[in-house]
Amino acid sequence: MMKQFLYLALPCAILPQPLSAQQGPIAATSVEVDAWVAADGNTDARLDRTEFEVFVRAMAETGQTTARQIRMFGAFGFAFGIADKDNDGFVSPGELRAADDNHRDRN
Ligand SMILES: [Ca+2]
Ligand SMILES: [Ca+2]
Repeated sequence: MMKQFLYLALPCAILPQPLSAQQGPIAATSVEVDAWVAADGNTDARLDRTEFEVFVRAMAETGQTTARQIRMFGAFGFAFGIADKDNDGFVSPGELRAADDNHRDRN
């Protein structure tokens, strides 16, 4: 049940604001951009499993509900698997946005 909850909630956790095509690939709240930049330690514009955990922990520190729950349950690997749609071991900004779009399409 928790896994189903995370699957539905995660895209909104990472991208709670609607994205505009004019705002660039990782357009989001400034908090999220800061968290992404801080987490992307090697500045390759994508997050590996370790960087993703840093990102989720940073979002949890801002009080973001689902990020806090991921942290509480230690569900970083599961959340990463959802976000990494093509299973290449990295989460790109586009993958986060695609997950968010899919979430909206289903509802
Ligand atoms: Ca990176
Ligand atoms: Ca990927």
